[in-house]
Amino acid sequence: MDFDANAASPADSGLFGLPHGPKEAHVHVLGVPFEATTSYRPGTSGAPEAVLAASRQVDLFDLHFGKPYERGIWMAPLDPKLAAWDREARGLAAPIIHRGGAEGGDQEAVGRVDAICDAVRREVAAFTEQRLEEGRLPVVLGGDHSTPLGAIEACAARFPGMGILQFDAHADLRPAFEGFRWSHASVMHNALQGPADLSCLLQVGIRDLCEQEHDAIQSDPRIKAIFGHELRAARHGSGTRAMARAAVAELPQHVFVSFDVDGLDPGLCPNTGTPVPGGLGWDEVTIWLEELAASDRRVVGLDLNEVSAGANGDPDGCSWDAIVGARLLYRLIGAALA
Ligand SMILES: [Mn+2]
Repeated sequence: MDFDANAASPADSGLFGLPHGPKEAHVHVLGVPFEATTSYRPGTSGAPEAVLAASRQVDLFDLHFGKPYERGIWMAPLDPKLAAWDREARGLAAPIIHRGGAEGGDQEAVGRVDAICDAVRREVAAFTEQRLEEGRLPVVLGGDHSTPLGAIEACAARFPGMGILQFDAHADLRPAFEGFRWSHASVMHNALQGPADLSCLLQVGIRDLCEQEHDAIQSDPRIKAIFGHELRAARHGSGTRAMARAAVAELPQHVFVSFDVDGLDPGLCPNTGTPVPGGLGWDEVTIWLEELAASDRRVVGLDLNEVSAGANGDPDGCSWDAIVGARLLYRLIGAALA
């Protein structure tokens, strides 16, 4: 292939400036520009495009994971159907969310939003199933945190007893939120209560949750949460690596990594929808991914969600959020392939 990994990327090149087509790429990325139930600050539906633009600036040699690009990474063209579903569902959901949640007269709108979210779930599941069938690594680039549910279910069907490694500020364990069953705030509840055969949910960086979610963490033996204050304690005792190694050792053989960018320090994702102070630093995330890669766990699928396309006025979508998102996506793929 006539491709120089040391050179700058052409403006119209693929994800990370790579030339791969779907046949030769081991990693297949599905952009899901969808945020029907965003409850606070919108903007993540533009993330697939913004991350694609920012990804062309990522250097392909990774000090921690070597040359992930050599396996081939390809992003599917954005499906206009998903964007149309996003527009319709957001138009219906936004006024309800603005009022603070669904009321009696909202049944029809809520039903339609739920139906669209379910269609997205099935679309993402079909994409994932096909890639797993072909022996590839499926990656979902959201969109809000509801977007990977279909991928989680498809991976768990293929790898029964799979675990989820979730990086997030929020537990996402609410049984529906603001009236919407498939809310971003319910994705892990839906994953655990749905058809997926999951043995474990390891949550890292949790620092904003309701009492009901806290009760769920205490009562479901499959859930293990590492809270923000525990991360901080480990950091100050130089114990991050030890904590990560011990926590990763509890995961089953097959792991799906679900990365909500708000798990990071908000300095790394200032425009994400629901930012929370505290969180993981860049070097800290790298240690977690190194420990995951060094273990004999196999990452069977992954997602990156809630990246913002940026504040108003960011030129050509290359916001700081998208720049961090592109680098994080590459490092996640590197860890999965290592
Ligand atoms: Mn989340």
